[in-house]
Amino acid sequence: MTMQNFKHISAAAFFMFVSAVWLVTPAIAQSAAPLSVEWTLAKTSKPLEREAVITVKNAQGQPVSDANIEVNVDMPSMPMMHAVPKAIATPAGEPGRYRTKFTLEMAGEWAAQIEVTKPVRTKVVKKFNAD
Ligand SMILES: [Cu+2]
Repeated sequence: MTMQNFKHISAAAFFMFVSAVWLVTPAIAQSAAPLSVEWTLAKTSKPLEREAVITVKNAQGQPVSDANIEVNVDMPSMPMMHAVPKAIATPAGEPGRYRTKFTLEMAGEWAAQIEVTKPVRTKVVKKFNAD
């Protein structure tokens, strides 16, 4: 191999490496994009019990089926006063849809911290009023 050939090959290899980085980087950025997390809250037959239906979508708007979701509720106006057990959401039949229940300790303004730990760590806070 001549020196001239070696330079050409090195330049080609370097160019391919740079191209690969350019191609791969946006894919990584995309998979780490935050999820969209929405919920609807409904009363059950038990007083202060609520059922949450949580919908998780990726940045492309597609349902996320393999999410792990925890819901923690608290009263922002009463720090340290309540200790509602953490609620784990489980798949609710449709792709990207999850369900869980929790029981509040009193009526008033509550805030739910919905934490998705898989596939992309995402945390959203939803305020709601309980009567
Ligand atoms: Cu309270």
